[in-house]
Amino acid sequence: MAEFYGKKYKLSTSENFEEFMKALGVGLVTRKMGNSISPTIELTENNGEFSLKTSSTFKNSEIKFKLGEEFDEETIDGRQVKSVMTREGNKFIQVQKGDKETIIEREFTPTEMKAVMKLGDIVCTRVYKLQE
Ligand code: ACD
Repeated sequence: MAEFYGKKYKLSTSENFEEFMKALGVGLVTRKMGNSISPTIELTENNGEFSLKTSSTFKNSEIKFKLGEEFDEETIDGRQVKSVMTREGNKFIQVQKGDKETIIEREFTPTEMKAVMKLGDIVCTRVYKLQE
């Protein structure tokens, strides 16, 4: 079992999230909310079934997936997409296909999780620190 399963990581730094949300068409009020909160992320695994939970004072979300198998997802901003998650070592790579294609790479270490979210030319980097 990977040592980062079941650990909680809390948002510490965020770059370009405003631009990323704008490019997705997220409205002003939700963008302000998105910029002001520090969500917590937790990845768990059970017999090849993964769950990625994102919790915040604004919204909570959970996606459940198996590696390499497409699943339907409603994103936090309400888009309906087809997602596939693959894994390279401790990096989980999610491709979301819908009106817009986004790629979210989440790399876990024992002390932090770095999420790099890409939409066209826009790259947003969010670093989460292990919650003690
Ligand atoms: C995170 C949040 C990852 C969000 C990634 C894509 C969602 C796209 C746009 C966000 C829209 C609104 C932002 C509002 C809240 C963000 C956090 C909500 C937590 C459930 O990985 O940090």
